[in-house]
Amino acid sequence: MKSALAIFAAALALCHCAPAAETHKPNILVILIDDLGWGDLSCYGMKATSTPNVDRLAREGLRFTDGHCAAATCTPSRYALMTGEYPWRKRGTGVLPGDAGLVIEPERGTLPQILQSAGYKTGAVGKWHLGLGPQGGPNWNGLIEPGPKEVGFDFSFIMAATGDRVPCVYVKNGHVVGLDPNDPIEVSYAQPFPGQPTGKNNPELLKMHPSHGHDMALVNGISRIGYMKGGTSALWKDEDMADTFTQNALEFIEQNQEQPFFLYFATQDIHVPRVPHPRFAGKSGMGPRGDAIVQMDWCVGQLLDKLDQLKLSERTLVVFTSDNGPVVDDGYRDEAVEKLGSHKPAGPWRGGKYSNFEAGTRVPFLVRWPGRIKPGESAALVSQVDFLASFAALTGTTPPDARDSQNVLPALLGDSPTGRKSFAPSASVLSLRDGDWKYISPGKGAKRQVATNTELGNDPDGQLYDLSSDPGETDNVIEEQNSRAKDMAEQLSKIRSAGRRP
Ligand code: NG6
Ligand code: CA
Repeated sequence: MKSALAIFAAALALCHCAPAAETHKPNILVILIDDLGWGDLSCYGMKATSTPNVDRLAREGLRFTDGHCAAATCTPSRYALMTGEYPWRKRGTGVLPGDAGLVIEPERGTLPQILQSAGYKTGAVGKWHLGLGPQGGPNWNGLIEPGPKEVGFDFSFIMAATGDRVPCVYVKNGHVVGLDPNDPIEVSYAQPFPGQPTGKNNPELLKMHPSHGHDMALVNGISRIGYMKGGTSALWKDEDMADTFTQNALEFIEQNQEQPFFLYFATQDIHVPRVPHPRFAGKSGMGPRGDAIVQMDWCVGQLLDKLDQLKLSERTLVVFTSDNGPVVDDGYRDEAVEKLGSHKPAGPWRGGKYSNFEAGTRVPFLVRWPGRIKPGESAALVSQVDFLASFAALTGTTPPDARDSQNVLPALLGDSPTGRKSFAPSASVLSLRDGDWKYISPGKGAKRQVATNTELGNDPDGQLYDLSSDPGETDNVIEEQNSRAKDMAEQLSKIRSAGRRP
């Protein structure tokens, strides 16, 4: 016993052991939820149902209160996360149809490529929505490229766009999973295929009805956006999707446990159509939207349990966040409105998905790294656009230059209480956060999106809010504070021209 102790002490002295977390490049697990609001988690104040697994991340890590995605919808938000560039700099980064070509230019450098160069094995599992194939879309019946591989992912198991867009199939490493070559897939966003059922013509076949849009191809009793034909053996079953993605993520972690890995796990929850597995149906009391939150929380728990089992938790930096703010009715009659009760998906913030107001991009944002990050709360302003520069700093790699991404690693690790000074998110117009001030550029669009009942935050004269005294953006002080508003508008145009693309 004595000699064993002596050997241990000698070994310690020899290696000058820093904690394991310091000596290894940590694995990086980014969990990106779809359409989850700031207020949709019990660790951010939700009372209606609970999210114990995500709450564990909050308890063991840092809970950010001013963490943001870069845009108020999916494609532009994910574009920023992957490239470190504001999406408004590049045309064609709006919400993409399911047959769009890849919007990322891989030759310009991406987050997964940086991590590959640092020796990481990289994987993308879940929702993609960044386009696939050349301009005009891919050949679904052959090798689908360029895609995740060209963007820097060694492994991918994805859906092309969203749960509510065709094609309703999984794509694994560039091939549609389970495709029968005798039943090829055809996709069109222009016109229906004669003889194929649609939500519009065959409402009797629907198990969930649209509230707006979503009346085209009918797959698994749910009508979608866009038309498709064929690929019958490859069609997904929405109820199994969370299990399928989770299983692929767990396998990726197992297979890469010996080396540093970067896993981008992007759930389809809680986006529409919300069709959780029967074991989660009815669990939240809030209808399918709440049940999808419960299912999403289960997925997170599976990943955290796997890290524990493989003894990887202390060697893994986990980030949990959402791609845009919340929406209640996003196009299906799924009782989300009726069963919402007093729950506030956006928490104290105004607006939601699609909106220029804070709730468009201020989302849940948790970072856990046991042994390195001291649990607590941070009010630092940080954004997913910063992952590129911050993870480059973390792994000792050089990010591609001329990007909007800032190294906010000290904030992400809790070493500093401050992150960015300013931030320029986008929805229908550009906004600028400068400290607690929020300037929203003039916008001619509607003030409210009727179908989703979202306050879009458009005002033809522009808006200025002091979030320190008016977090709910109710008191537009643009007239009283005219010179500040002008300064901020100017600052925004400088940011625009500084990062202008060649
Ligand atoms: C909208 C869809 C909405 C959702 C959104 C994209 C209609 C009427 N609405 O156009 O349901 O799919 O696009 O969501 O079609 S996102 O999270 O991927 O950005
Ligand atoms: Ca989304």
